[in-house]
Formats: sequence, structure tokens, C-alpha cells
Amino acid sequence: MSLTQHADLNRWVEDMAKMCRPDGIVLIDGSERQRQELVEAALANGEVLKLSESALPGCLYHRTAPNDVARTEHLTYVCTSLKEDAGPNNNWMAPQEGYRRAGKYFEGSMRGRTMYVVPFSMGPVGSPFSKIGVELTDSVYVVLNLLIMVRVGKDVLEELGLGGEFTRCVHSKADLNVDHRLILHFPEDNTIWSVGSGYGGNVLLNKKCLGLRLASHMAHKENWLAEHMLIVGIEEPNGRIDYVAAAFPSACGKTNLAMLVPPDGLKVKGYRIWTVGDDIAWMRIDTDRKLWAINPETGFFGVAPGTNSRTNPSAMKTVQRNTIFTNVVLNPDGTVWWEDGDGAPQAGAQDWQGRPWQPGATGEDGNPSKGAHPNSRYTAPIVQCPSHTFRMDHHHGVPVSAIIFGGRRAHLAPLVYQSFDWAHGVYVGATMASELTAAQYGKIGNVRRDPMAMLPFCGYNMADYFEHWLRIGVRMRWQPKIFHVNWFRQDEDGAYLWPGFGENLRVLEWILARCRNDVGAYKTAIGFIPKFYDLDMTGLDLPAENLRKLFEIDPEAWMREIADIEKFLTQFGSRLPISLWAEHEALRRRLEELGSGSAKDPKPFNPTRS
Ligand code: GTP
Ligand code: SPV
Ligand code: MN
Repeated sequence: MSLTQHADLNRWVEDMAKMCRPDGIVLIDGSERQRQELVEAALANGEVLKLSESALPGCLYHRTAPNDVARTEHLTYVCTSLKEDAGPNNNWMAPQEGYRRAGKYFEGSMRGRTMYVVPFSMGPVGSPFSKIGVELTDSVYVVLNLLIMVRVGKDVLEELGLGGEFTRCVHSKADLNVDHRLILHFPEDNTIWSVGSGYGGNVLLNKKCLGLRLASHMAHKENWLAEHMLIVGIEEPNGRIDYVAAAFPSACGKTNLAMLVPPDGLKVKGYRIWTVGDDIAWMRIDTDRKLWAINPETGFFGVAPGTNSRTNPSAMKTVQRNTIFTNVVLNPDGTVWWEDGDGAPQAGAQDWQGRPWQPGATGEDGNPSKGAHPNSRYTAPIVQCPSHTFRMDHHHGVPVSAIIFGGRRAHLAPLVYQSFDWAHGVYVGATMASELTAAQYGKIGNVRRDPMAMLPFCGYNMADYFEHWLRIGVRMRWQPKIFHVNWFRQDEDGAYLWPGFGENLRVLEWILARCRNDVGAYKTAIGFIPKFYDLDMTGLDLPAENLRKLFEIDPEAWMREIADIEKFLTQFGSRLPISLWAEHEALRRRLEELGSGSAKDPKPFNPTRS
């Protein structure tokens, strides 16, 4: 009997099986019964361990190989016929070369294993927003993750019918050898090949590979946006809900903002927060010519370290059951722990590599060793989040009032500023930068330019992507306002100037007030910033000095920034939209004016009234 009714799908599975040589092929139908069998299989082959059924019901524990703990951007390629179509922002390989090289690693790689066929929908099944993919994988861990992260199974095959279009995703752990690892995208063939890794972002092919790299390519052709953004709704007691979409680079606070809990001082205002998504937003202009967004996923693949009942109580509640923990500390009683989590690890705990570990332990190099890997993660269903919303399943998504860009900048970028208009906002997004985190290989702390938090995820030439953003703005009747935030500014001693987390609602309040034209602002060289008294600081004891430093705009530091931006933009050559250069020159002029006079002004931040 054939695998499905879809002849092309069946043929492709056969071809891939000929290459990978699995012992058997299993179609994933999305049923609970089959999921249970998969858990048993993964427990039997050691891919996962069972956690305490009383403390963490339905939860599993997994360790990746020590050399396989984050996305490997240097092994990630976009394979287009023309190198220029991948752009300077991507590693490039010719498609034939890609298939040939990865094909060698795939050859016979599934011997002794089962090949799972996982049909999935990004977005509600049947929504005009949605895209279907089928992932072939030899990892039960991957299947169990996909069952949480996306809509999987029979419904998807039905939607696909006899000949529907789908993304061909092939993954094999192979020998988990970093020298045999490649993550390849073939936008012209709607195909993804990933081999030699078992780490989330490299192997959950729905996510960064389809959800962002291929989707951004499709979105460019089909006039929509696929973005590395959270989506969160802020509801007022009168029932009005405003949704914002925010792009921060990996491990820079998307999950936290998406699940924000109002701080005590603002509780009387009676806000409710609705979490729509924490990592990916697909956005379209609807018939009202406004921007609408869906989260195409159904789960969180969130950073564990730093998550605790104070910083993110909703996340802590979300991960109490049916959650897969990867690379965290394993306690002897079958519970888990991570750095800056709740409580303390137990005596006899094991670190993420399975070695005996206790706080203060040092590694072979004599340096303190962490129990959980800094990029350790939890996989959990969104519906378990106390702030999840039924609008998750609405086929047309939620309307977007504001777009926020943000990075991790110890210096320079103020707590919040608003762009002057859409084109300036696109420039702000295109030139944003952030310090590297543990979510990608590279030197942690180095500042790199990461336009719209999409540098590792834009599946085509970013110059064309900027042009696309500019065009989308023109096609809307009502454009969301564009802002930039920075929760991570530090003082001279390296201490954060802003408390962050739930307190970020104070900034969101101002952002929404600006969207409704309810408050004025100061006009500065880089954009509009709040008048101090428009930020509601009730219950927050922040020294006035901190607030001043948070909004300080240092013209000299910004002139250095300008030079770095220029270097970055220049690599796109004549393909870069001319209007971005116009924005760049306008910023330079405004900064020069600031530097030549008012910078020495003792007043807070040299504002002129708008
Ligand atoms: P990806 O899943 O990698 O795309 O990342 P993300 O943007 O969802 O990151 P996440 O929200 O998980 O944040 C990662 C780290 O940033 C955690 O260690 C958090 O504790 C820290 N963080 C988040 N929000 C804030 C904040 O407002 N202030 C400070 N200081 N740290 C924060
Ligand atoms: C990120 O790195 O931005 C993530 C985690 O969201 S991963 O899916 O592994 O890419
Ligand atoms: Mn991400």
C-alpha cells in the first residue's frame, strides 16, 4: 500500500529512502497513541530520559552531542542558481554542489534507524497564511519536538490532497560529526537538506529553515513578511487589545516579552497580556489594507537559563508538564535545573554532558563550568502558557499596531525611540545591531549588525529584503508605527540600567500611547523619545540618574556607529535601495547638528519639542 494519496510525496520519500537506507519508514499521523509509542522508542534507544512523573508529568530530558549545542551559521547555506540572489548575508553554494556534497553524508546515513515522515502545517491548517512541509528524519527526538512545535498529522495530509505543494525537508543525524554537517536551503526547489546535527535550530526544519529562510523567500515573491518576531497583545480593561510584533536577535528577550506579567505598580490598570507567539511572525496585508500577523508555530523552543519565577513566571508555569528539556542540569530525583533558575540544584546532579556537577565546579581548563549549557532549551506547547490566546488558531491572525526592533547593546542605544516614519523605521531595522549570545557559534559579546534580527535567517539578498519592507509599507493604508528598544544598556560598572522583564510594560505603554497619538515626544537626532513624565513609573524606584543615562544620545558614539553602518550597507552595492542611503545621510546631518552645538547643553537629552 502506498504511504499517502499524494503520488509526488510518495515518490520523493522513496527516493530519499534509497539515498538514506533506513530500516523502515513510519508515517506520523498526529495521534496520541502513536506519540506514546514514539516516547517508548526514544526511551528505549536512549534519545530521551523520562523525568519525574509526579513533579514533571509527561516531561522528557535530552542531551545533544557536546559539539552540537547551537545553530552552526558557518555550515548553513542558501543554494540559489545565482550567488547574488543569496546576497552577502548568506553562505552560498550552487544547488548541484549542495546536493552532491550533502548527498554524500546522507548516503546510507539511516541504516539501523527508522525514517519518520512528518507532515506539518505552519499556521492553522487551511489558512491562506499557512504553508505545508513534510520532514523526513531519523531522530525520534525531532519528531517529538515537531509534535509540540507545529500542527502535525492526518489533517495536514488531507489539506495537501493528491498533489498540493509542500516543502521537502530532509534531516539525518548521520554520525553527528561537525565535519559532515550541512544545513542547506534550496529556495528554487522548495527543499531543505540538513545533515550531521541534532540541535533544534538545525533540525526542526519547520522553524528557522522553512519558517524564516524559505518563508522569507516566498514572502518576497508573494508580497508578505516572514519575520523573527514575537507577537503579544495588550488588553485594556475596556476590552481593547493592541498587538505588537517585535524582532530581537536570538536570546535577546522575545520569549520574555511575549509572556510579560505586569509589574505590581501597574497592576491597578488591569491590563491582560496575550501571548500569540515568541519567535516567528508571518504578516500579511489583509483586505482592510492593515498588517495582520500569525504565529505559524504551536510551541515554544525557549532559552532555559535566566528563566525563573521572578523573570518569567508564565514560562515557568508552561514547562511544568509535557515539556522536553534539552541540555539542562539533571537532578537525581528526575527534576531539572539551570543557571538563574528557581531554587538550587540537588546534590548528585549531572551537568548537560552527564557529568557529576555542583555549583562552583570548574572544568578541565580551570574555569567555572556551567551546569546547563547557556543555550539549553525547553520545548513546550503554547496552550500551556497561562497567557495563551484562542486567537492563535484564527486563520487570519491578529492586527499589528506597532513593530519593535531591539538589540542587546551595553552602550549607545536608548531604552526606546520611535522612528519618524515607515522608511526611517525600515532604516532603523536595517541598521540595528546586537551583541552575540550563546544561541549561535561565535564570540559572545561581540557586536554585529543584525538587520531586523534576520541576518542568519533571511533566505535571499538582504538588499532586496529591505526594498521589500519599503514596498510593503507603501501598500498599507495604515502602517504600524516602528520603534527601537534596548533593555540591556549598562552603566560604567556593567550593571543594567533598566530592570527589564515585566517592567518593560512601561515602555510598551508609551509605544501604544504614541500609536494612538495620545502623548507627545521629544524629537532627537535618532528619533522620538519619551518625555519622562509620560513613562508611568508607579511602583518602580529607578534613580533619575538611570533614566537620564538610559536616554543619553552621545553624538560622538553615534558618529562611530554611522561609520560602522556605512561599512555594513556598502557590501550590498548598488542593489541597496537608494532611500536607505537617503535616511543614512539624513541621520548623519542630524547628528552633526547635535554634535556641533547642543550636545554640551546640560539639559537631559537635548530635545526639541515635536
Ligand atoms: P531565541 O529563542 O533564541 O530566538 O531568543 P529570545 O529572543 O526568545 O530570547 P529569550 O526571551 O529567551 O531571552 C534570552 C535571555 O535574555 C534570557 O537569559 C533572559 O533572562 C534575558 N532577558 C530577557 N528579557 C530581558 C530583559 O528585559 N532584561 C534583561 N536584562 N534580560 C532579559
Ligand atoms: C534562535 O536561535 O533564534 C532560536 C533557537 O530561536 S533555534 O530554533 O535553535 O534557532
Ligand atoms: Mn529565534
